[in-house]
Amino acid sequence: MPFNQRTTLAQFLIEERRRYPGVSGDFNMLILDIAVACKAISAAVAMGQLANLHGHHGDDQASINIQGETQQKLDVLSNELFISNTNWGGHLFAMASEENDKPIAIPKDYPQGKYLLVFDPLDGSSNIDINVSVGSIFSILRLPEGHNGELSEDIFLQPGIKQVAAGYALYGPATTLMLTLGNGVNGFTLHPTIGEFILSHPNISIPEDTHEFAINGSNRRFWQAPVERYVAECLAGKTGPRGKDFNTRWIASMVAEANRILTRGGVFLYPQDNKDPSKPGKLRLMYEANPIAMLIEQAGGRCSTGTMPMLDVEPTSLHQRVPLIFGSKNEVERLERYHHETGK
Ligand code: P6P
Repeated sequence: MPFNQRTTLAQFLIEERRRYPGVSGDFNMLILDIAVACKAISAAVAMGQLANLHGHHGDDQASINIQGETQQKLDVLSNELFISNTNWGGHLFAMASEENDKPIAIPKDYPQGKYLLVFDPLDGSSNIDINVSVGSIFSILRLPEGHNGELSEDIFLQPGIKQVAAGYALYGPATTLMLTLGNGVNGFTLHPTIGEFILSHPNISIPEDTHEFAINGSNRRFWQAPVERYVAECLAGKTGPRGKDFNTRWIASMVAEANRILTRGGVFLYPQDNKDPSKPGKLRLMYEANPIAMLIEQAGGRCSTGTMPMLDVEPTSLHQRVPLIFGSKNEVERLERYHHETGK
């Protein structure tokens, strides 16, 4: 389709806003600022080692983030790009990032707004040096009513159902942006020369059934009964109770897995296991599980901890981890049944 008949992200947002007369347009500007951050990260990721951006931050003295993980150079740069492209617009009261222990204040010389931005600037960064897709994930919340003006972690601790928008950018063969404003899910592809996100995947809907599941099989000896049962039945294929063969995928980049599932269905599992009983899971609630949950559920899929809907989880800390299961509705509901049957 010729470019002049394509819908840009800005046009899409303005046409969406016309559905709600009287709104300020503040929200649209925030989304566009986030899109600029993602374009800048896309350019940095694409340069890779040509810009000496592979490897650990701090080269000889690798730096460790709040998660206890070694920071890659692109983790740090992506975090800086997210902050610097969104802190000036006057739309945010504050931000929180996977890479920062504490919430991030808006600099005093910029106005504050009524939204909170929570993000993982670069998820799957262990894939950077091997040139496998990575992504940025973001979630937008409102500043709670009656807020006292102080910056604290508490203002972020809202269940996922309170999100007003969520999305991710995937830096793959193409750079794509998946976005929900609470009225369905739409996908945009970055035009490499014009530099605009163009609507390419309108009104995404996840098939309710699938034959593909994604889990890190090397953790099998640590799995709890419901997950072991589900995977064993999938592996039994036609010869087992499912009566059909399954395929597996594991990219070790959750955004890439989510994109496959939004595009053609599937199920992703990073469950609680017995490897480290003190850890409820690997993925983080506020800036990984919740934004993905909003996207998946808005596209007709389901996202769960295994025992409850992800969007209902009441957060207790900014960087808390959760068990994460999401994808085709019927498969996730089956996994939830298995969890309830075993009382896990
Ligand atoms: P494992 C990336 O580090 C991440 O947080 C997700 O993007 C990904 O799905 C998962 O961890 C991979 O974990 O244990 O297979 O390396």
